[in-house]
Amino acid sequence: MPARTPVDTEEIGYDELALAARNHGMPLEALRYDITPPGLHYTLVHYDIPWLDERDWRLSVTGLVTAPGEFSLDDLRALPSRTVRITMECAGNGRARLRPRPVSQPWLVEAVGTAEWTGVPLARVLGEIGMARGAASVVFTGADHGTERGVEQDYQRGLSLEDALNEEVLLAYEMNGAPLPPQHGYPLRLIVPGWYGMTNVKWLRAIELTEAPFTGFQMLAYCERQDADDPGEPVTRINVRALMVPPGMPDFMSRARIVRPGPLTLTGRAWSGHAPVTRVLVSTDDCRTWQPATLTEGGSRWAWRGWTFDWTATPGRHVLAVRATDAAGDTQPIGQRWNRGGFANNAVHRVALACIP
Ligand SMILES: Nc1nc2c(c(=O)[nH]1)N[C@H]1C(S)=C(S)[C@@H](COP(=O)(O)O)O[C@H]1N2
Ligand SMILES: [Mo]
Repeated sequence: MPARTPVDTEEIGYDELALAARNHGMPLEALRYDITPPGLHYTLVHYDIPWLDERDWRLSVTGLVTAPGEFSLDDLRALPSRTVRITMECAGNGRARLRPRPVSQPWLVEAVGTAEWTGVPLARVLGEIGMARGAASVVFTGADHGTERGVEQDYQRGLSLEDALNEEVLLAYEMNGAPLPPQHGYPLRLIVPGWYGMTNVKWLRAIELTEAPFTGFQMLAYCERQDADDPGEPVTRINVRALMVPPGMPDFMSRARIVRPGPLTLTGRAWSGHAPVTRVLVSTDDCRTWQPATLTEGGSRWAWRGWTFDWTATPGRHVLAVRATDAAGDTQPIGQRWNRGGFANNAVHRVALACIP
């Protein structure tokens, strides 16, 4: 199920503009906040935000369970809750600069945000319902509906039962201490710490336990493929990445950066869904040489860590870059790793600037 790949000279079209105008990123200056303030967290919605009211909304749990059940939001709120701070990132982050560019939501690098999600652990709800023998997989269905490359569908994703039973996998009804905003999944969404955004099904209305792994559209779509016939590898956990708060001031139209000569502190964030971030390096000469940044704590295994780096800007043009490594030994590539969907691209973040007295 390949995304369309345009010829190299094809500019971004109105189809991509329509997506970009609906699905906003996090302005990079908001990397300054530990927890992304309301409205600044990125959002991605494949179809329409469904019109839901918690008074008549129910979550159904069916399939290989002892007895199928239904939960109201009050039923879920009555169960013990847990809060997890996580950094979420869209698997398509960084897609827009790939060559050739996969035609889809044209993210530059800003499809990320950190929030505290509160809800009931999925394991607890499945414990209430009781799992039947043979259950090995879980299918999550959202209340949103649309077509994608000619296939009409509810938004659905699957997880292995093993991954789903992790105690930090939540059915979340609060974001940063308030009910979920409509665009982030009101009244209930799935939260799977460390996994790319598509796993975190919003507007959750049904959970089904099955024996066989789910192979629906969104499972096939989110695979890294080199060509249309390549079955590809499924996209799962978030690759290590660091971003920089763009220093100085921007030019309105080009967003090019301008700084004054003299000392300044570069800052940003780094995260990985595979293993904790262990090192962040900064380059002030366009990736020729690298020096270590100072890391700060992130407040949760699943949330980004801060980094700082002192630099003295000298007149002229500079390209700054930042590159993170995690405890699994993964490091960001300097160049782009291309695949048809433009997924899981974690090339180093470069920021070009002019230093003008
Ligand atoms: N039901 C449903 N869940 C969904 C989506 C969707 O379109 N429908 N988009 C997914 C994708 S691709 C991402 S990146 C995240 C975005 O979550 P956010 O908008 O809260 O940041 O939600 C995921 N969950
Ligand atoms: Mo996404």
